[in-house]
Amino acid sequence: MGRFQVIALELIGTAQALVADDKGLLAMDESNPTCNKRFAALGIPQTEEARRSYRELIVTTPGLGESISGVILYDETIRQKTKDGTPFLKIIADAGLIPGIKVDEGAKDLAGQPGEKITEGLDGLRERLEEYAQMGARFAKWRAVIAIGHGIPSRGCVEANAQALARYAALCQEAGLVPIVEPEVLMDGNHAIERCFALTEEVLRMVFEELYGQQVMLEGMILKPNMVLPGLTCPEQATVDEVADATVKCLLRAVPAAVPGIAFLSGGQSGELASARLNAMNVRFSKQLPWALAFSFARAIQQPALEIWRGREANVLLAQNALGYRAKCNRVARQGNYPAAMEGE
Ligand code: 5MM
Repeated sequence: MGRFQVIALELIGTAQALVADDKGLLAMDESNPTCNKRFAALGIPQTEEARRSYRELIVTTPGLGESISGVILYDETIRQKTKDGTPFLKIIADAGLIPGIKVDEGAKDLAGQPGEKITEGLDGLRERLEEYAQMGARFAKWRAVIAIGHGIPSRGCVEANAQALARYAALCQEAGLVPIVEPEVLMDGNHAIERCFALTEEVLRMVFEELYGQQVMLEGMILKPNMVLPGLTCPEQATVDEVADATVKCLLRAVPAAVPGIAFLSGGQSGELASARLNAMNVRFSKQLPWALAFSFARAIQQPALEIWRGREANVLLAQNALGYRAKCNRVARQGNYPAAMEGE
């Protein structure tokens, strides 16, 4: 078997493992500015040591591997160690978790298009991917951000972000890393759910056109999209079942069957709502879908734990319980048993 065939088989195996056994991903790849923002809101010091302690709390959560297949790390985190000097990567491997790494360099203002963003990070990406692969990462993540507003997004914004996602994904596969392709249509705004549906479909169609153009192997990637939701300030909010129906209908139109898994971002939804919506999709549609419907949540898994921890050593165990609980809720949601299976816990 040639080198490229071996890499292809490894990519397919990793992509399938990331969505196997009803598990999902835990995104703990907040960049330092984002992590500091979350800490500041709770009065936690915004230091490298506080970020390290918090990430140690996460990766040492007992039983995390029962619900989580892989963790998405950030450049600072992948190099860190526990207080007793054990590399996080070893803790992660011992817990049976697959390590991944966020490789985009953030969403920056798009030239000449107020309110729109383009994700940067392609320069030097080949070399960075090689380093991460050597460290043990098996997948990567890149997030594109699309805002809905008056006159936006422009076609240019969607095209530029879709093309960057595809170029990133091709480089990942060349390096033997499974690309998590994350085009996020934001929840902010007062738009109706129909607008989010139409735009999410347009964005996904464009992303898959670009992925095809860059010869990305769909069997060796994971899509990380938003759910189809009304804007946060839309007067007409949708029921859990309406969100499930709209999201699955949209994905069926735009996501090829060759993709092994779709792992949603939570985007600012509460943990309960994100689990309930994921549950409804799996209850109503899982038997008819070509791909697994999984999760890749950050806030919807981490937020209760962060609020309990607040930077205090004495709160670590309780915070880990909260983190493990929300992770389990989402595994149960993949099985279509949420919240019934969680009662009494
Ligand atoms: C949308 O954000 C991703 C998923 O998190 P949520 O489930 O909370 O929506 C998340 O992985 C995000 O990409 C990282 O936190 C990195 O964010 P920044 O803004 O720091 O690049």
